[in-house]
Amino acid sequence: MPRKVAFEAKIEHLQILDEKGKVDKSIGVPAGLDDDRLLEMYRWMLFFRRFDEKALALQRTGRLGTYASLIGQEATQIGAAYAMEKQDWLVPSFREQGIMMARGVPGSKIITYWNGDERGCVFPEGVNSLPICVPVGSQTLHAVGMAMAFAKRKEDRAVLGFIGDGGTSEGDFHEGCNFAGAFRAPVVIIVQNNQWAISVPRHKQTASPTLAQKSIAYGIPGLQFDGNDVMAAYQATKEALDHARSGKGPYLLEAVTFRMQDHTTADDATKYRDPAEVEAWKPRDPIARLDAYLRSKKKLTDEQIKTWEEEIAAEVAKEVEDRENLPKPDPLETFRQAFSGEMPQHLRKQMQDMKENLA
Ligand SMILES: Cc1ncc(C[n+]2csc(CCOP(=O)(O)OP(=O)(O)O)c2C)c(N)n1
Ligand SMILES: [Mg+2]
Repeated sequence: MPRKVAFEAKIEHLQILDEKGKVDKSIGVPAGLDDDRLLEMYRWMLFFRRFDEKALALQRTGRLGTYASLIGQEATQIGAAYAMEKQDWLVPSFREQGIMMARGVPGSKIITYWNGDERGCVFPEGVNSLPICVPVGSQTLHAVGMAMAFAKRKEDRAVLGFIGDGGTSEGDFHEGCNFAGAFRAPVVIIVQNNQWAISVPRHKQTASPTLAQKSIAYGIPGLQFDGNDVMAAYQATKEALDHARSGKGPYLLEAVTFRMQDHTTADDATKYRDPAEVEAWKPRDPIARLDAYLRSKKKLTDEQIKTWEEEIAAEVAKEVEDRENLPKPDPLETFRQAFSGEMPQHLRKQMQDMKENLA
């Protein structure tokens, strides 16, 4: 029976820097990423990785509550950080400490947060980032709601929100995308598809061949990119944010990447994940890839890296020190953080009980 086509769509994939560190000549290095910027981005990625390694070590020695490592996912975070404008807002989930720090959140705040201390959610004035947010999928609602408010106030800003592959199965994600499309909110959502949601693999999460195509149902442009390619991450996010800021509405991006570590320090991935999969992703490492590119252009030397390693070790140590030098938190702060207005009756009672206990 002949039928007319009601709708047709396709999803593109963007890769610029391949696994060997070679630039796709038909695309070229994105305008806005000269060698000096790429060197800066390299240094940041190295910083993220060393920061994470330190945090994992702190956790193992009882100096940190828990931690969600970003190792393997550095490229999307720094590419997206460089694509943002100062006035834009960041809505992170719980694995975006890299982009948060690149946007001005002190590393000491990240460590403070993961120690269960609310003071890790209070950032210096002018740092446009929400705090770490764990409820899976909720970040979409926050990002879209903020973007709708900015649009209503006619502020020249876009919002960049992050969720994971697992997050796309949550109702919050779909409600957020629907509102974003219907109200043309100036928002970009990056789905960090790191192939796993704790022990649930990507193929069990959804029957959709890509996560970027979720955009189609909501009338939003969508693009998939190589999340371990810093140039693709920058280019895709820049185009999407420019689109959002120019009044054209939202964008959904899927970063194809891999979680190299356990889900968090409370997890043991060897229980459910074939180590061969981890091995297969090692040659796609985002830092090694930019390393190969910069060395081929004679812009990066062992000496430079050695200097950076020394500087970064000192910088990371300083963040830990800043955290550990904080005065002990007041346990009653737990109650004071949640409500801006009047505290509900049952919490007032609990607070009173705690006061008596402390006394
Ligand atoms: C609403 C909700 N359900 C369950 C959890 C427990 N949980 C924390 S992270 C996570 C998996 C998230 O996977 P994904 O969205 O792929 O992000 P990733 O951890 O891989 O970065 C789950 C189920 C939660 N934090 N929030
Ligand atoms: Mg995931």
